[in-house]
Amino acid sequence: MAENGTIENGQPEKASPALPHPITHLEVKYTKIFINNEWHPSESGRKFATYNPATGAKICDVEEADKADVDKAVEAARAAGQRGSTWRKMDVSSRGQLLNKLADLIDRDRVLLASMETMDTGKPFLQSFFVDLDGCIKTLRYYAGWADKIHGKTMPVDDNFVCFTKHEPIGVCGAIIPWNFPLLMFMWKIAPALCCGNTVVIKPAEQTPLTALHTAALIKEAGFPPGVVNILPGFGPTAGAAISNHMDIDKVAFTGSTDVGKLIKEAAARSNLKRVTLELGGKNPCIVYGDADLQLAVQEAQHGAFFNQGQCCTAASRVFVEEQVYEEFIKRSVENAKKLVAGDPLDARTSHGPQIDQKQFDKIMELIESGKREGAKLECGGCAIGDRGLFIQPTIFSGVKDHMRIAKEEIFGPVQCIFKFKSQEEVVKRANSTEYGLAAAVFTRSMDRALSVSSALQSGTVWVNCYNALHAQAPFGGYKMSGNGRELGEYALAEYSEVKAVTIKLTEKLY
Ligand code: NAD
Ligand code: NW8
Repeated sequence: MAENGTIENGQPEKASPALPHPITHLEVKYTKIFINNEWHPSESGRKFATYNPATGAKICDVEEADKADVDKAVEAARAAGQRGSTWRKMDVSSRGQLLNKLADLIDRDRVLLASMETMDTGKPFLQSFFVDLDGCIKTLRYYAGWADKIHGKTMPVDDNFVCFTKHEPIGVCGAIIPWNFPLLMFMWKIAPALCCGNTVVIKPAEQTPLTALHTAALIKEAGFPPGVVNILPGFGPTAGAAISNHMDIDKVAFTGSTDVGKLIKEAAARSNLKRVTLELGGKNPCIVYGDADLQLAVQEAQHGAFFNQGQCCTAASRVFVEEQVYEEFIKRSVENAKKLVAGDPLDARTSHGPQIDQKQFDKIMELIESGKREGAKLECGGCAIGDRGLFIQPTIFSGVKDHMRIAKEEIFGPVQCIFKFKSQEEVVKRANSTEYGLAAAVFTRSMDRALSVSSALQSGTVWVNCYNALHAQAPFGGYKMSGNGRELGEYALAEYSEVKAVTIKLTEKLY
């Protein structure tokens, strides 16, 4: 995060005149369903409200998509991606140019989009601006570069044959995304899909539909042909289920809870066996050895636990600390946690915002209570803040035991659980004893130890001496029940293409 020289825990590192200012009185222009580059009211006539979680105030109403709207969008996406369509006839380099153009427009509207993201999610503005929007632009530009490099291969068979592969688009790609990184998750889905030549039907989370709809206007302005991207704000069991059950959607990509991930895969199997990629939760271990740079470990583990109010699938929710530095680690973590500033997410001094909604707030508070009841030691926090909005104090539990609920369940809130460990074998075994396997981190000065532990950990990502170090170039995804498939990097291209093998028999005998 310090890469831009801007923020660490959401705080300016030093006073900088270059800090952007949010738009505080934002007028929301786009609230309808986006199909065929046009704005549609819902077929049912229904709308739903979206709220600012920092104040509880309603922001606006948005058209509520349901099955009938999804059917319309799929028809548009199917037509847009047909052979002979503008999108399919387009020079593949132009697809890359369109993605770059979209990145330019997002950069142009960066302050507006970051302000809107903050209003709809409650995340501090500087985080929206420097982390989320930065990730969005990088993801788009990275896949823009791939658009004309989706190469097939030629396979040596024998002299009587020529055998080669083509990487073709899958077709209509459905996407269902969560509320924790609304715009970033939107880009993680559309960028690889579009660079491979697919068309998209995407449903933002019901809590956070606004930035996707503003981006719809930018997609149109960039010059994407109608029907290539269709955006359906709506609820999971209605619009979401219509996507996962659809007979004419070829693939679905989902990010969200494990329970809904299972429903998506089941719906895909029962309908048309559409391809499925899932990015689900985590109970990510962060292992701190006695030989680590302790200040670095404290800072990164803390950022891992509290970044985005703990609402990250990558949240560092199980911190294992070696016994000789255990007490010191806790002391410094508590000091640091007390420095986080909760407040108005639009204020540059704020580093800690509210949770997304009442349901999440209640779930987190209930888990915090279970931690107290089950005998973990509450080092700081543990309560709600104020009586307005959905703020929860950054909370640290020490002495957490593996059997406690807070040690096993995904909390998705600002709760850091600290465990003590003694030996190398013990900690790796405990770190791996979870159904999840999304991310893990190791803090040590020993390269040998870092490499052996990263080999032993069962997770899609291992960070060494850093946390949440995501890059558009690096694949991201889960082992075990954290998901199927990979997003980002070259690996994600495989999730958005079908491979066709063409085998040609040669009849001319030249020998
Ligand atoms: P969720 O899984 O219900 O929501 C994610 C998306 O799935 C939303 O767009 C939602 O509308 C959609 N959805 C819900 N039910 C659906 C259905 N039956 N068919 C199709 N789509 C459906 O998550 P949530 O209820 O917002 O949060 C619950 C928990 O999920 C959190 O506490 C957290 O543990 C986890 N979560 C994980 C992530 C992540 O990044 N992996 C993000 C959000 C939530
Ligand atoms: C895509 C994403 C990023 C990026 C940078 C810094 C902190 C946290 C996250 C993050 C391209 C380039 C950079 C983060 C984002 C999403 C999740 C968890 C952490 N992403 N970042 Cl789910």
